[in-house]
Amino acid sequence: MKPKKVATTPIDGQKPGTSGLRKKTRTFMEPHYLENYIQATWNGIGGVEGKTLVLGGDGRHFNDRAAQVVLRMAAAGGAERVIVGRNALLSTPAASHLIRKNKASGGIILSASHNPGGPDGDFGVKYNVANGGPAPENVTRKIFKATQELKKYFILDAQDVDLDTLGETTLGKTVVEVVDPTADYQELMAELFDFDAIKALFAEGFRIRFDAMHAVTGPYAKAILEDTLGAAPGSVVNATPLPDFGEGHPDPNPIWAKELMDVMMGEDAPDFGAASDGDGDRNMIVGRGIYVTPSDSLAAIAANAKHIPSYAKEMRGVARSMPTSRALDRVAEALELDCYETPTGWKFFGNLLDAGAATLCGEESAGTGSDHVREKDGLWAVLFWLNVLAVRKISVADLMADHWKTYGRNYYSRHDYEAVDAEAAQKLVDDLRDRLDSLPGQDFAGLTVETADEFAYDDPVDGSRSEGQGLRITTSQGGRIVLRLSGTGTEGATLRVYLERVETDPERLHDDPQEALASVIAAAEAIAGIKDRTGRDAPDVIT
Ligand code: VG1
Ligand code: CO
Repeated sequence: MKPKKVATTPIDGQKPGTSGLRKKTRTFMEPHYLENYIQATWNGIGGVEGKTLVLGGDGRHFNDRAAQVVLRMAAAGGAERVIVGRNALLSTPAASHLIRKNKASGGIILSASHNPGGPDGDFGVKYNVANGGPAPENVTRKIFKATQELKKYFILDAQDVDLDTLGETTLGKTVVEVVDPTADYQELMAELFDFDAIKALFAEGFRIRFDAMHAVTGPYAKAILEDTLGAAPGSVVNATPLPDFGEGHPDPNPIWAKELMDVMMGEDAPDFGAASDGDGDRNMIVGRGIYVTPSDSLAAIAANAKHIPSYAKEMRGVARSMPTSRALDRVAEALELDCYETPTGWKFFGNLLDAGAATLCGEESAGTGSDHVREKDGLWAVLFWLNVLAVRKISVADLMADHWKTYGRNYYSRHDYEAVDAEAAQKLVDDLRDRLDSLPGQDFAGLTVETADEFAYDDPVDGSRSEGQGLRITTSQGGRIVLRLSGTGTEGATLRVYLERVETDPERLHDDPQEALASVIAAAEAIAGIKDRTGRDAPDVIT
């Protein structure tokens, strides 16, 4: 079988964002669109000849077709082996693990993560490098450059590979190995956590509801929580991955996982609720009657790592993305751990994890993880919580109350303005950037600005610098406002406004976050004129 050479021309806008290339599914299905990007990826990484790659996706519409294209193009490029999850399914953390475990050169993950799927939804392609993590900026830059210079791509003229059956086949000279998507991942989780303790917890009648949101984590959660750890059958709901996620929005937050929220706030709520996103790297943690913000979850995980032997042994530093609340910093200070602040996106944690500088990391957007893989990991976070609850024999609400009493509470909320006119959003950010220097000392809605800058990151490991990573403003009374534009949307611009205020008064630790943040919210509006400039009365999504 000889690879076919296809003439093509560069396609505009194939620029990887926060997490790979994300576009409308229909865009990806246009002639040459996917092929161009895959060829540009191969070109950007110096070809795939003789390499081992991992391939899988979150099962959304076009996942199966795209996987066959990637296989034919990997074969055309002379890849030695492609390890594929059965039916082209792999959660993002499981793909990261497979890359590491098999010492693969990298992998392709087909996913638009928390974005809705289906023919009218979104699709995405992400390239991960040999450490199992998302390609860093020096690689994504090369891929983008290759998209702009592309004149041809190579693809094998062949039938579909049977991805239904486990085992090895060949495509041209390339070995295609179909693996069970959950087996290796489950083994890794069993090494990290005390499965016996969690089993005992469920045996005592502890009840969990895990909402897989019809996305990729269903089979993983069923295998681990129900079949292995003994959670009651039916604990995992919406467990079958569907190409359109059951017309849902697989983003685990109180808005999109409302069904779970309603159950957890209701009378007969189980002890623990959790959800995960499209590709299984995000998590949402809910206790009976209490939603745990991702920033708090990260801080609680760091504070309780001592209860989990595999982490107690070797806690190095911790890291959070810049917009993530500083609750983690307070824990790090108390435990005398280094605490790193990185730009948004998991790719920035890779170097810290590789260098052994950080053990745990997380983002306010429901991403938490550790050095066990190089991606955030939804089910890992759930198991971490379960392990801690099993050891401490405490409810989620009591654990958080205890946490806030010890460390203070960083009230936190993110306000998203979605599908805003791209020019208006850019102008809002540009104008505010120009005014940053003049802000310190000025009063807005009763708060005085203390510092204002644009975040830039100097990677302490390789010295690379990433600029333009969000505007941040701190105020009196422990307030902080961060503004940035999303890099994962596919329509117009999404403006994210991150709001935070520290509270240490023991009498004020259990207030409603929106009320506790009212002064910071008002200050953000007074500083940036968000309503006026976006033409919106209120955010589309508040988390
Ligand atoms: C968002 C989140 C960011 C996360 C990224 C990918 O990016 O804010 O924290 O790493 O999505 O997550 P942005 O640029 O839209 O703010 V996933 O689970 O969608 O791969
Ligand atoms: Co995701």
